[in-house]
Amino acid sequence: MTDTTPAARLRAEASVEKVGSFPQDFRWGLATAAYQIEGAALEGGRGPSIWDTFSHTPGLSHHGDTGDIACDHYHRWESDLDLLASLAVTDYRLSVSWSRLQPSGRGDLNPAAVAFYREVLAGLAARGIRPLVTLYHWDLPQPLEDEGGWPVRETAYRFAEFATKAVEALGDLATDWVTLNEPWCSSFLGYGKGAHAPGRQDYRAAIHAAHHLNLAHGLAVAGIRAAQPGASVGVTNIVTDIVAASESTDDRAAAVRLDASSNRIFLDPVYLGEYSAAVWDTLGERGLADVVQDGDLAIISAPTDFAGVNHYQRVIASHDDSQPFGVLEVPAEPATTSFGWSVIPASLTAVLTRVAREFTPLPVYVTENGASYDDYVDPNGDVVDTERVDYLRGYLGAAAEAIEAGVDLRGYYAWSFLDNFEWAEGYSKRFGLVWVDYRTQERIPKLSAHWYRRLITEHQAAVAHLAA
Ligand code: IFM
Repeated sequence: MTDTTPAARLRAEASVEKVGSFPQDFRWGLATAAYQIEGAALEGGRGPSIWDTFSHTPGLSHHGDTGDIACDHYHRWESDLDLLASLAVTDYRLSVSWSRLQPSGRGDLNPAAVAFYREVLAGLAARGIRPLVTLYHWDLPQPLEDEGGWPVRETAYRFAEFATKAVEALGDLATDWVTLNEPWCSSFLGYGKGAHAPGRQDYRAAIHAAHHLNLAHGLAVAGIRAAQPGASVGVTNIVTDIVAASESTDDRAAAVRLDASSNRIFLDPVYLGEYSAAVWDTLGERGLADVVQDGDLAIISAPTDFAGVNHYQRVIASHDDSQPFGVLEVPAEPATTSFGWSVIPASLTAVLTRVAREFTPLPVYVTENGASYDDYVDPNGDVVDTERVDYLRGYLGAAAEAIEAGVDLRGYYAWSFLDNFEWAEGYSKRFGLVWVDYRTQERIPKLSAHWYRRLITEHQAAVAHLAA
């Protein structure tokens, strides 16, 4: 009997022809981050990070949620990797936890943590999945925050030491490294708005942190290359599509300031070797001039091998003196995710072509893109997330358009493999292609996971057909 449930119909509709053309060796990936999935916060010698402190502080995370257990991936990694392999992905982006590997933020690595990540990486190799390893996805060891955190220059040197040691310990099992994930969130959300750990509200400190994160990236590139001469290394930035609310001079200037303080402060120094006039005008007197030292920009712009782009939103900027940097930003209409973020696939094409045109000819990876929706398990036991299927179809189509326009896009990592701890939003936002029941730790691949698997296998079948 033909299965006519909505899930079956939509599975049947997934088709690579409807999405676009991708290079033969395109990397089809899923992404996660350590604190969001691992749990086992007090096991294996792990020390507290700023996210343990933040999430355990009453009132700071939704519902008081923490990453103490999360998806319990620390104990379930083998079955999770089996599940990952069943989805046919070729690549997996994971992060290693700094506070697990080096709990004090300096000195020797924790052998139990090294053993854990070695098992995970060997497990990926055994399943034929290539890892892309992020070295900093926001879990600064708390002892380093106690010494001042990212607003303090020394933290950049501590990170470079950690990154070098991590690559020395894991480099026989991985070759592709992302130094930092979204330094904008670590600096401006963490030290400016205070919405993320460590929860400080001081924009001058945020700007200091931003520069020190850039410096940390550059110093780490040198350390990684020394530890593993064949390494492929890059940094991942969140690149937001910013549009002025009107043609007025004030709103256009606000859009320039928002671009400077969210995109350019990270893209300029890494790819252009300077902070542009827009960045100096917006942030120079507000803190950047305090911390940039001679020689920093040469360190930060050390050559990399790829550009990582995370993309989530188009935002509309208007002039408003009551807001940081005089900019009010609101999500663009029309469609929104459960986070209230815009769903405008053309914004992905826009940021990818912009990065290629204005910043770098390097190969690009979309290291994150995805959406949270109010998913639920239906009476058949299925999670029919048609909105996420539409989202992925739209954004992958937009990625294909960027390729057609000449962007050297080599891969796409959907955020996220599993529903997980969404930082200050706790478990209230579900980004996974796989549903996680946090009570039982059951995993249910959502319709989007079936759709993505079908897209990948159709692509691979087409490549095999061409080769035959
Ligand atoms: O969950 C986060 C991830 O850790 C970093 N990029 C954005 C995602 C969704 O908010």
